[in-house]
Amino acid sequence: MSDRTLIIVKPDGVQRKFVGEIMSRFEKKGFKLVGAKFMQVTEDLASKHYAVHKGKPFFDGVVKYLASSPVMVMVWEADGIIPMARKMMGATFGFNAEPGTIRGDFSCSKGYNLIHGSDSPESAEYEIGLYFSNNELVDYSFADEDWLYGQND
Ligand code: IDP
Ligand code: MG
Repeated sequence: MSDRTLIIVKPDGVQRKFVGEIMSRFEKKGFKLVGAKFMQVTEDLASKHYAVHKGKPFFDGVVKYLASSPVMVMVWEADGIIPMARKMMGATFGFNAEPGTIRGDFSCSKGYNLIHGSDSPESAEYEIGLYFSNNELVDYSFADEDWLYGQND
């Protein structure tokens, strides 16, 4: 199985109608959608999600942010997807994210940055487990996988 990452269109992304735009960018890139859930995150789940940031000054704020309004939670799959998706998201703060990235194109805020993406295989495994059970993730093939994933070398 190839690599998987947890992507969330955060509350500002849903409120600002970027669910389709963000899914479309990943879909056009060739990533495979293997799970999706539109949901309201509780503060309890949000603090588990951001547990790694516990004790930092922005922890309470980011927990409230993620639980403030519904989100679109997705698992996408491709070899090497974790760093690829992070590049497509752009730097953490919209105001210094590169143009061409999701945050760089659509956000100029600091904390409100539209999207979450796992930053390592370990965090992906942890985060996917917070939102999905195994039977909610679908294994399937695309008919054009050779064109999408072939290396030609
Ligand atoms: P990432 O989302 O690019 O991985 P992290 O450093 O993991 O960035 O931070 C998690 C989230 O916490 C960010 O996406 C952002 O929403 C929020 N955040 C991080 N640092 C700050 C800050 O200094 N002020 C306000 N919010 C922050
Ligand atoms: Mg992070």
